[in-house]
Amino acid sequence: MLTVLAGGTGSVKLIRGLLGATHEDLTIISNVGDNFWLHGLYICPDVDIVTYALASMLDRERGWGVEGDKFNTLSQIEKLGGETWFKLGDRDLATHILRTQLMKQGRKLSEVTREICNRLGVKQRVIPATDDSVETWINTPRGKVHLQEYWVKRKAQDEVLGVTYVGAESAKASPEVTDAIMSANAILLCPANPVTSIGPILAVKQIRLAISDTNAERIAVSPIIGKAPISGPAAKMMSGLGIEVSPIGVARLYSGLVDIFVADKSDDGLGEALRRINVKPVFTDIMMPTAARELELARFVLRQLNLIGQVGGH
Ligand code: FO1
Repeated sequence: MLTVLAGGTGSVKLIRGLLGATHEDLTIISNVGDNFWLHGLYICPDVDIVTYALASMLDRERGWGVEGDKFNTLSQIEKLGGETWFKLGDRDLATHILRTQLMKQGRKLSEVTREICNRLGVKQRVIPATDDSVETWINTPRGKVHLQEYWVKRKAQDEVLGVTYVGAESAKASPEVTDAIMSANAILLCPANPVTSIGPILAVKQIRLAISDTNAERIAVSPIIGKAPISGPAAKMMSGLGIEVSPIGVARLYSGLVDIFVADKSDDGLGEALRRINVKPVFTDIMMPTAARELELARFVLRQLNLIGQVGGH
């Protein structure tokens, strides 16, 4: 079993590659820090991005939402004077409506996610890191704002003074999460924003502890090439927190949680520095602009874990 820690857009590229590269039993532990309430609905962007990708219905170009979705409801919300900065498509809205309804009936996010995955024919397990509320809030000169407000509404224009995972202190891992970590053959930390995608997952103490204790081989793929993230606001967040914006900065954040660190071949001069952080460095082309590259990087990762061949990589 391969257990994957995932954020949103960047993560699903590698997850899609894994689907094509292996029959290995995949469990995805999904970030919940970007979950928020809007229009009275509970929105879970990273959980949905992964679910839609596994159901082959993700809009690949945008990296979020449902492919071919329409935005009629959003247009009407605009007409009625509601908030439209977060683009919820008509079919996407069905997910949020059903999830909110089930949660208001007392069901846990992990149960609701399982139900939605089943309905969409997803075979892999998608488990939100926690059923408790953990929200990523960004401290800016204008005050503290939720990640979605910082990223989508204000387009990451504000300086980052700090990041808080509100609720993480007391959050418990979802029931199957620790088991998925302890019983896995391997753990993969996707190439995702280490502060806002992987960070909130690792902020749940039971999860961090399980990853540090598991006998599984642990591998991470760098979300940074040279001094720049492959996509998204990771640089602004990392530098705002005083973290070096480089594969080294990411590897340090994952210190004690990762055995193998995959960085881009253009960063192959960092081998010695990465070894000093107690990770085995490996280098390859980590950009995934096409489905073929997603598959190739997935195969590379599986080879490092000795999982290809053994489970019939095809
Ligand atoms: N990202 C945007 O930049 N703009 C949007 O309007 C937007 C809508 C949206 C709707 C549903 C969903 O599941 C994700 C959506 N995202 C949107 C992506 C999301 O804000 C972030 O990329 C993730 O939260 C970060 O992983």
